[in-house]
Amino acid sequence: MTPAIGGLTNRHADHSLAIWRNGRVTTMQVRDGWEPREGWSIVTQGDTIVWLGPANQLSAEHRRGIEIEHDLDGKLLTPGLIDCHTHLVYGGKRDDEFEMRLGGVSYEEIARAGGGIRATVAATRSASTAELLDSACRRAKTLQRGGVTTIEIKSGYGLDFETETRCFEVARQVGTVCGLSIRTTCLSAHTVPQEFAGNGDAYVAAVCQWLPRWKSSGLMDAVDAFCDTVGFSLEQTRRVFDCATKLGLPVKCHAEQLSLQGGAALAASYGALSCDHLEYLDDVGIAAMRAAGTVAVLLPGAYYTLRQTTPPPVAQMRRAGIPVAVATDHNPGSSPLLSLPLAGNMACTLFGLTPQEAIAGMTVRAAQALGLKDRGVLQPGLQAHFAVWELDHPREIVYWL
Ligand code: DI6
Ligand code: FE
Repeated sequence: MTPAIGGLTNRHADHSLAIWRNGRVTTMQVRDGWEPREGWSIVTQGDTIVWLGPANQLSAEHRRGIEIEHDLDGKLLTPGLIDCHTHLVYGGKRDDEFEMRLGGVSYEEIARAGGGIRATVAATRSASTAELLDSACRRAKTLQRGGVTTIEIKSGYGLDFETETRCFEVARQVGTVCGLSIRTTCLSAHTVPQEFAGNGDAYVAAVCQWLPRWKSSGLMDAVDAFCDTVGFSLEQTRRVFDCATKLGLPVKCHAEQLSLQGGAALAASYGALSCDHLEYLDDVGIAAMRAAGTVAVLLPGAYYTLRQTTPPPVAQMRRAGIPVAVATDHNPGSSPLLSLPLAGNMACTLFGLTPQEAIAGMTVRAAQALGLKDRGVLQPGLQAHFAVWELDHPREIVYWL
């Protein structure tokens, strides 16, 4: 059984017309429902969808111009999946901590003892750029085999200007090498590095000096902060968001993951694209996110790995009409997960999403969490990013383990 053929980003470099025939298509547009449409075709030009619909409605003009043909042979075609929260670029791994946690040591205890994020920072700083690129590409290709065509990659394991810059550059290169679309987010406010130990404020001031340089070199698309007791205070997070906002960059926030800090309400007050994790989100945070149109990104891989027991308040989010996305949070500590469909499965089983909500969370809602209006559903004028599946129904994307 090979459920996924994988994510396909149409990259016919020129502007020739290509047709994808004989598919069973789920567009993820609300008006189309999600039952696959039998015998549909999609016409693309370069990297853009120009037409989709039942094959017999294809216009003579389009039919004449087609130069490249792909036979989908009845396979299911959906929008390419979007992993809207990953930490894909880093050195080393932390299987030793996995074993320690199973022996009863907590994630926070490991972090306070200098392990955790700081262990990965040390491994990342000492890795060569070629090593970082090679390991990140191997991980990206694994995600791609699970239908992913767009990946958000956060910095946050360099924590000095030079290494964070290298990580951004590697993240961009992953896109070129693997044929993926990459969005980068600055998470320099991930933890306070060793050289600033005990002086988080000075570190935040340094980060605020780095941001304009990455902004002007076009290396980052958004700014994130880890607002938690093992990360940054509300006040420090606010300073990072002030800098980002002055530069015209959208913000995101790792909020209410391990405890309630008020990061979600703070981020929403900056019009955040997304707040992520949210296990301890309260009504104040929900109201603020609703008012700002902020997406809730659920990360069940971290919840599962850390064996948390308080799930995010999905029913309240649903009632408030907050858009919900699902991502892997791939990272070597709290979520060594390389399958977005499995994250979707966990979001259903552990958090109570419906399969349709989970798949919307990995397509249209994930695009929203990245501020991207050109993907996430199949529609003329949008990006030709597809996932092709040997499955009968899209719900199987989150059914197969
Ligand atoms: N929350 C997480 O779950 C990851 N980062 C964060 O802010 C964990 C990162 C790590 O443990 O390396
Ligand atoms: Fe994360």
